Amino acid sequence: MISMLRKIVLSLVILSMAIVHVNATEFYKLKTPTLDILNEIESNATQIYVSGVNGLSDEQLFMILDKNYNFKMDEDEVREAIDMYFNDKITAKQLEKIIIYHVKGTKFTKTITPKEIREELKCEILFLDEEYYLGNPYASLNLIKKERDEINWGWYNSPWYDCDDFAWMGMGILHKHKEPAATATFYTLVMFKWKGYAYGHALLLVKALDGKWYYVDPTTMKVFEKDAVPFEILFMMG
Ligand SMILES: [Ca+2]
Ligand SMILES: [Ca+2]
Repeated sequence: MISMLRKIVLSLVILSMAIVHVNATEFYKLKTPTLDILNEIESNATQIYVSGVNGLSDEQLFMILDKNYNFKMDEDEVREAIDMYFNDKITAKQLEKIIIYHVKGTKFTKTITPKEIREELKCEILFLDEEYYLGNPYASLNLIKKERDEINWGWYNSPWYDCDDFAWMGMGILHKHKEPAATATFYTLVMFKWKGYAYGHALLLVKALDGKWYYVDPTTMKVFEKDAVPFEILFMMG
């Protein structure tokens, strides 16, 4: 218990230091983007799976079907896969795989450590756990959409109720659920340049089962690959 308390206090001290560092160097200089700017940048990046699910890896097929984010293929999800098959969205072979995952109770769980994440991302990261499950950004967005009762687009009102608040809201929804709470999903502050100005934004970054990093943006309700947008990461925590 004492060690847990010490860990929390230490984390808060490190977090305050990290935030002061970000503010001192970058954050106060950044403009707040409008929803139009965010939508313009992110809609160019939201191209994943538009050509259908043929050619997806097993992990990616699983990611788009595990809607309830429990790392298993449940009956509802198999039913959806059958519908997709009859609508020519997945192949017979893909459907067969999904049914086998369901029957065998296969769990798609892989883990990653802070050390491994540090080797991939060269930025300021505050890790609150020693190990994480690889996550599912599609399931994240699905859960946030389902439970975001407080969010109304008309309420976007910087700085009182904007991206930083929506990102906390998204993080809060994911952490109400046992499996999503354990994933490598980080509250992330980024900056980007747009038509001569530098902007700041807050959203979630997920290390996914397919090995890629994806942003989940609770402000615009979009999911897209990390490298598809010109965001430079200032700070991550989770
Ligand atoms: Ca599931
Ligand atoms: Ca705010």
